[in-house]
Amino acid sequence: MESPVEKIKKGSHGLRGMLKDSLLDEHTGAIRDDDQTLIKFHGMYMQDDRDVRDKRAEKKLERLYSFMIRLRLPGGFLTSSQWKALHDIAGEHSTGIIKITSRQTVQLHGILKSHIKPTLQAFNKVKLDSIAACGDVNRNVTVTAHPKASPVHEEVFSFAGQISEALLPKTQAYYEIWLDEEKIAEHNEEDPLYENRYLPRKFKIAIAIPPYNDVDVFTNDIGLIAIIENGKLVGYNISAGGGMGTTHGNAATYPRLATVLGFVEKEKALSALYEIVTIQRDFGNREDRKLSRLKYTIDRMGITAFKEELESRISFSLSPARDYAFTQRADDFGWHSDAEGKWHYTLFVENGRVLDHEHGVLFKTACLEIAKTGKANFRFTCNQNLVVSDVAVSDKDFIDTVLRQHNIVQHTENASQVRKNSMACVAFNTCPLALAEGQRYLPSLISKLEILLAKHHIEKEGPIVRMTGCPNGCARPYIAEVGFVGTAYGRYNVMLGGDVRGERLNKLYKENLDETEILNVMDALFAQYAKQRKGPEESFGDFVVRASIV
Ligand code: SRM
Ligand code: SF4
Repeated sequence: MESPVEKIKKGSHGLRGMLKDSLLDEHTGAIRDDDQTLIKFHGMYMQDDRDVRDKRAEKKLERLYSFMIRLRLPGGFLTSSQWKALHDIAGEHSTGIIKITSRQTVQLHGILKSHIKPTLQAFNKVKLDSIAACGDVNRNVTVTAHPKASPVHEEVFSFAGQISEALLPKTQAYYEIWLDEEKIAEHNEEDPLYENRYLPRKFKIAIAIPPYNDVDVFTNDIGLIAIIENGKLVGYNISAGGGMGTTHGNAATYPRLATVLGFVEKEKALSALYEIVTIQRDFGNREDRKLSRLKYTIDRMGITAFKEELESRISFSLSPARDYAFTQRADDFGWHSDAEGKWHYTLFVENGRVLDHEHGVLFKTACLEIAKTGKANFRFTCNQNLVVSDVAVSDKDFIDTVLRQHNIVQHTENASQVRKNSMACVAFNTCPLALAEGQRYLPSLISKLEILLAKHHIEKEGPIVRMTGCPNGCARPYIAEVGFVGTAYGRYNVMLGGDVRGERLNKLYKENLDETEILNVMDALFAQYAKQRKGPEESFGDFVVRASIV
């Protein structure tokens, strides 16, 4: 039997549902149950403040409902005027914190129901939208963030925009509901890709430009790896079937790295990935949402049958995959110049939270000051960091001075390797699925891990540490060198053995540990690594695999 979500999608009249009525209902801060599913396709989630849930229940008060809005931002790029608008909108309608996500875009939290329309209308004025940022459709397309990556960056970045446009749902509901545009007859919205059923589940695409795998390309439903020959982009190796989400206690669920299917010339890449989406539409599991991602479809069909189905739909054969090599996933912090002589400063934003800190690191003030001058653009990375980008050489000193005056350069330079390489998901207080803390806790755990690394004189080798508040994997913990996956409040599974290139899943090492237990096992592991590693070039993730610790 089809899952209830399938019925909601089909009966939604192009994702409209009863959203207009839900918005007008002043008796509640919530929206109707079915509309909570549909609003995701418009880039929003209904949430409540979990910190005050019990207290409000005691007082018989409704939960403190609000909405999170996620922007659609292929390649994670904002102009200075868009940044200024984002700053103002965040202050006026949300908690004020601009949250950079692990998929290279931003979220605003705490938006009350009555503020949704003004928020989206303000974004629309600067040509930003949240269409399909969530829901059972293609989500934000990510791209290697280093603009200096190679001269092909611009071409790849613009391809991400084309993919995003080509895979947008055709319904005009967003414009009608949120921007008050006139209703369009539904028959004019026919959608050959999504039909009226959309996809069985969320769908994600990333493009990596080797040697950088900052996008963690193999964790996506579709991955494109740019193949550059003689300085020119010739096409992409295409991979399919990546995904991180699992469910505790459900052995049928698992994280999976995508399988490389072959090489496709750049002119044919869009049709190849479009047809992968149609295969998932037609063959994906619509009964059990836990087993409906493309990774399960592929494993059920078998990779050979899946590839044959794809080749019959695109009417050409993929060529054998071409050579490439990834060397790193971490961001390159600090100043770097690109092929055109423009400068880019990557600043470290712990867990993607852009705000003015009490201890004097003033991200928001500095970014606003820069945005007001129009002397830089802004790019987000899939490691939740921010690049102040496209700075002319004549403006570099000015931007550097602003970043220093607000303690950002100092903050970026002084943060330890392990902290800069770390990432946590949102989790409490807004995520309804969180079992344990994520971004609110990881910084303090990192401080304790820093002490252990220093004790064993390996602080320069800080491993990639990622934490999530539940097994859904939003910070991609299953490919971290050290992954902490929440099991209950204050407890985590410890996963070990990912590599620094994002090409190997880690494995479960210990289950359900509290902080004291975590620090004890990490102390012992760091001691062993310091003594037995082959040299500084052997990463912690490689060591635990070689030493058969996992
Ligand atoms: Fe995620 C659900 C936050 C990247 C796998 N994710 C959620 C929700 C919306 C909870 C919910 O369903 O109500 C979280 C909202 C928390 C909040 O309060 O903001 C949430 N996910 C995030 C973000 C904000 C984490 C972050 O701190 O950066 C990331 C937003 C990305 C974006 O801009 O689009 C985020 N989520 C990811 C990733 C990483 C990625 O895509 O590279 C994954 C793992 C990759 C994958 O999809 O397999 C991921 N999120 C999930 C899942 C598990 C999906 C599955 O296949 O089982 C869920 C739960 C679900 O879909 O049922 C989920
Ligand atoms: Fe929420 Fe779990 Fe995702 Fe963290 S990993 S944001 S707890 S769904």
